[in-house]
Amino acid sequence: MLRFSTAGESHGQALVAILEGIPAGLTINIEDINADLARRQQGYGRGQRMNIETDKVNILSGVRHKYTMSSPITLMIKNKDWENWTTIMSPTELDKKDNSLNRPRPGHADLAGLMKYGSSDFRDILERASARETAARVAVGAVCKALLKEFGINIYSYVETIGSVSAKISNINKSKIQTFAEKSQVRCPDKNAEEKMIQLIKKTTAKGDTLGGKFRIIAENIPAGLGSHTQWDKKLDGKLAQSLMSIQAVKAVEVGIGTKFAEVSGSDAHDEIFYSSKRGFYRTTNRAGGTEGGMTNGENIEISCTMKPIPSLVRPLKSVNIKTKKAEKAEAVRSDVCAVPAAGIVGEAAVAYELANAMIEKFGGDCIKDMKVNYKNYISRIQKI
Ligand code: EPS
Repeated sequence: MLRFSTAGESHGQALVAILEGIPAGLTINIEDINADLARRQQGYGRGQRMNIETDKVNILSGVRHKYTMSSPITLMIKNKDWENWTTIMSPTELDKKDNSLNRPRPGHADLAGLMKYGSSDFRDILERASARETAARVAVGAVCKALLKEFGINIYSYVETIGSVSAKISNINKSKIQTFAEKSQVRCPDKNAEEKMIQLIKKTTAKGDTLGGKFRIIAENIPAGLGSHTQWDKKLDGKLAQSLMSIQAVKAVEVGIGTKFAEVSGSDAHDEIFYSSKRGFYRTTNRAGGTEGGMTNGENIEISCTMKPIPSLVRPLKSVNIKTKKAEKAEAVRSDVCAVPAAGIVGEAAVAYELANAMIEKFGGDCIKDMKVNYKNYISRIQKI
């Protein structure tokens, strides 16, 4: 079984992730991890922090001569901004000035965290609640992607909606979506919508406001039978939803046609089953988004996530000063205007982690060579059904 934890504050020295359970003998290219870290930093609408950071991973353990040894993998990403925060974030010295934050931002973890943890400065909360932590998750996801690649699994994402602008994806050739998204400044494969999204982000920046949106993640070449129907916590769609919902600011996760299932009758909801000796069992639609009964059915995994607008506003909302209890505007903290394109990369990482975990569970997890033999045997068995 895979598991990982992250540690690190947004303006602390570094972010760290420890990933356990990756089988031995997997080739790790550090450039691939760094490429995903760079992809997460991009996207029109990102804030000034991204001009400071150039996220690069340091592999501190678990990998030797570019291959995994099955021991825990420690991934560290240094915060370049740390040098500007050594006093406010010092683990050893007290801050002589009062830099505490008193006016919690509606929509952020500030107030709830302050009440729960008994702190008098909600920097104690925001430092860990910040989406900066997702850099560590992306590094973990990149290692998981390396494992999935060994089995021909490809994961990509694109932006469907930013604020009031939605892309028209049905007009785009499916095989081009990934390439178009990678080339787009907002990771949207629809050129027309891309332009409108950029304009909307510009206008929103000028107003001191922020934007949310929707991104979709696709995973291709997935074997049928990952996850299980036998117990609530073994259902793969449930695990994917938990991982995706835990991404900062994500408020909804939809598998396949998602909320549209509410509007259609059964005959328009399900993916009819066909068979040919060449393809085996197959579908001509994928409304289910690749899972039935908590198991993969051999079709692509397709999931959309909705992200709320970032709660750090240049023109802040009404709040209350926690010291004086007087009505005041919330703190205006440096942030992004729109991070939906970046969140898509984090979504890829979440899906990669859950799929890698499900693959290890199904095909054994100590050694990549054994895993491949098991995979091959399984595929040849189900092809004979
Ligand atoms: C982020 C780094 C942060 C924010 C953003 C994401 O940097 P800073 O707080 O120094 O500007 O830009 O964090 C938030 C959205 C948040 O709510 O804290 C990053 O690396 O992604």
